[in-house]
Amino acid sequence: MNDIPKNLTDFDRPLNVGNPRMGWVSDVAAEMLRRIGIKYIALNPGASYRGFHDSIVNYLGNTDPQMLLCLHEDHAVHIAQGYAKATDEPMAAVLHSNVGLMHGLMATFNAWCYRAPMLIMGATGPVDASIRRPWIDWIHTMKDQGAMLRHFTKWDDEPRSPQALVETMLRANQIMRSEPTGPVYVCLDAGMQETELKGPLEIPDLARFMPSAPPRAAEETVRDAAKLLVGAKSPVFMIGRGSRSMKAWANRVKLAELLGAGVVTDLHNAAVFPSDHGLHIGRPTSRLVGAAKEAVLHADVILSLNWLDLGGCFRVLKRDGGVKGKVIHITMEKFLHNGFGMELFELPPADVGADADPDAFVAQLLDEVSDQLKNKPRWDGKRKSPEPKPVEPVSKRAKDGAIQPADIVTALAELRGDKSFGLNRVSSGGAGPAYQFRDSQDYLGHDGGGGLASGPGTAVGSALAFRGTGRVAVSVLGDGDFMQGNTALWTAAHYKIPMLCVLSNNRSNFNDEMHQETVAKDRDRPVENRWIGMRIDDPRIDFAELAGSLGVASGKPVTKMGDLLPALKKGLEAVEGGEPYLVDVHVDTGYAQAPLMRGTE
Ligand SMILES: Cc1ncc(C[n+]2csc(CCOP(=O)(O)OP(=O)(O)O)c2C)c(N)n1
Ligand SMILES: [Mg+2]
Repeated sequence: MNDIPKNLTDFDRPLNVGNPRMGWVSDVAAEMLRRIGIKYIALNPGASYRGFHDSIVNYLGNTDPQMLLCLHEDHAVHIAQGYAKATDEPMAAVLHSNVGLMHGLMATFNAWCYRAPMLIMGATGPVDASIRRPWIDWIHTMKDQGAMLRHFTKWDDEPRSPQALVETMLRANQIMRSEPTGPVYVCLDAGMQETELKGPLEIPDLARFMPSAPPRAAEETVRDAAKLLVGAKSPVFMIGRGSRSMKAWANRVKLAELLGAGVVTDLHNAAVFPSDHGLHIGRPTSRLVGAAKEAVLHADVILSLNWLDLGGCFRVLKRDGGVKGKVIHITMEKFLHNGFGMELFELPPADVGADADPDAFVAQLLDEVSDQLKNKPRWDGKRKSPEPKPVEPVSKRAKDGAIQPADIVTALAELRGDKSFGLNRVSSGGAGPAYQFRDSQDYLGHDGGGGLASGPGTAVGSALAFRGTGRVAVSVLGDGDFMQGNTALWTAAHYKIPMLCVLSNNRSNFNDEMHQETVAKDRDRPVENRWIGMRIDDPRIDFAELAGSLGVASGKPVTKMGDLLPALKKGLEAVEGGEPYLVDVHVDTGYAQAPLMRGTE
């Protein structure tokens, strides 16, 4: 695993490398991409950006950034999202004029909801009508391409001159990397791209255009929050979206230990706290249940660090008596809210609130709380929630038993041992009872916007980030999600990006079967029809053939418990040898949590 190089410089090398002269306007865009530190650019080609494409290949020599060819624009953006999920770093994706942009739109929405930093480059046919080719340049020109994704990006621009392009790229870099991070879009006029550079061009020092440090809270707010927490008997931290920084991870642990606070985390977001720590309550799940729910209900002070949909979560808890504690809510989300989508979620109440970066706030609180407690940790080392029941290892289960979705992650936990895994996401079976999040890249959260097709693309993107690091990239994907994005595997095969894709294959869009069941029950109609228009079973898809045709090896479907570990082990060996690999696991239709009813209180 360690011999696999981190970069992709062996792939798709241009002959007679480069032309060092910056001679066309698209060269300026390419030059700026390199200067702002973009390492990879995922794309599906299109003539609207043929000038820019040439600049990456023949001006930059296809290095820094290196191209990743994708078979669908949806994958290009999802690969960038996967890369950001693993690293917090932006890569770029290119979307061909209007049609490519439309294909990449849902992935952009996922990235937006996930708050993934990324630079989406795009193009439009010549804005100068006099140079448009008949037909094609007309259908592929739009006056305002940015309008299509303006509600799902932090910012977009379509510069009109090479000098303006320099500024656009500097601003794009600053905006996408500033907290709260998110996608930005830069559209390049095809006519301008192919114009020869004339006259002087000034590229200023990047160091003078950097994103600012993550915003901190006012001192009084930190003092007020610390006072509440120090005075609390049963404080609970609800930790939502946080960075991949291990310093921030250690700070969260230290603060919880200082205060003896219980901690709950969720599966929508990446790992932010060790799941096997004595202060972590219950398992990370998509919704508060069991001991985690009880802890939040009985907390006298709640510290929400960017918890996703805190308001909605509190509303659901009303049916159990409601949250009684004081609430400290730290998030910068409101800087991204607009009037278009409702991904702003229910407005949560807060007794102390700050528009601050949650990780910066934890660092501030640490100093203040240490002072107030004279640096004496309150935690007595006892577990906050009951000792979890021992998990029966997959290796000890009945060999011909059926496999539940959660068993896949349990088997992965058994295989992992001391190795590092980077679990891009889990399927509807959740994270199971045994897989522990031991560092910030152990688990990377979900898709953000609930848009299917994201699994394969984000799997490739996170695996790209882990390539050559010794961490094994793993994704557990639903068969419905996989089928919408499966050709992303070709990119992993072409660039030899090692990753283990495990299908949690219930031969159905099962999530929606559950919804049909709910509606049928509600209306006193036959539940047994819930499968109609849902099952993906006749014909049954041959995933090994499918993956094989895309250059990714696989084995026979795994249908019995006794075959699960050996199949995953084989996959792991292939991945450690530098290859992508798919394991098709036929699972029962168990779900970690049933969907909530509408209007739930
Ligand atoms: C683009 C898109 N289309 C449809 C849906 C609605 N939807 C949500 S989950 C789901 C089923 C997904 O099936 P699969 O990935 O196999 O997961 P399962 O529920 O079977 O475990 C569907 C169709 C969606 N979220 N996104
Ligand atoms: Mg399914």
